[in-house]
Amino acid sequence: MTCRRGALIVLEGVDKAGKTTQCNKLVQALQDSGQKAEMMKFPERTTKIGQLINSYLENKSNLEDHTVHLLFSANRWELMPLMKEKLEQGISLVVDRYAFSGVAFTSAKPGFSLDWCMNPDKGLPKPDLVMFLQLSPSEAAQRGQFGTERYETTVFQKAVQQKFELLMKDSSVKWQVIDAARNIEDVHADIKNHSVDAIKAAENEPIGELWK
Ligand code: NYM
Repeated sequence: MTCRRGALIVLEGVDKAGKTTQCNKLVQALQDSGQKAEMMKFPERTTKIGQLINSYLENKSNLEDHTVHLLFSANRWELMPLMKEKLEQGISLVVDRYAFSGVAFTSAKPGFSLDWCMNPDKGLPKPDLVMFLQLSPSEAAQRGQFGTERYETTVFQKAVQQKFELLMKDSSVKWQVIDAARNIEDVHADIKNHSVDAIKAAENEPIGELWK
């Protein structure tokens, strides 16, 4: 019998929605229940491309907007072989941000169409489930100050939220909106249930290609 593949599960959302906390909790819960699961995050700042992105986000360097968009995409493509290898080994991947953040953040800048932004990520491994942690800008503001990285302003985050809403209209991707305003454990229980279902559904399906 061939090995059942793992599922590609992505968490998206605006800043402060709790993505990283929930990714960590999900991986732990899946492992505790005997499933093979690992976390990944984008941008992955440790590679050469990731270091360029990190320096840009920390405002230590300036990059032209199209250029940085393509670097974010290249950062996903450089990890694609590793992602596929793990999925084929039966490991489910819980990913903190993916191509949807790429498109939402760049298309929130003036002069960028959704279509142009989606192109470089077409053909990446398609997530079996994308959970969007929904939190209104006012609720996000109650969770404390933004950091000092690029993009961390309420005005920009509102524009990003609108772009995510456009992306969620695409029915070729399996979206699930999660109410992130609840307490951590309730949000976690919801996320875990959806993930267990997605892992079962993906087992015997081939890995899809995003936006193709
Ligand atoms: N970001 C993230 C992009 O602009 N494009 C992308 O493709 C991805 C994956 O980088 N503000 C932005 C969103 C965030 C920042 O933050 C990464 P964090 O805290 O590492 O998730």
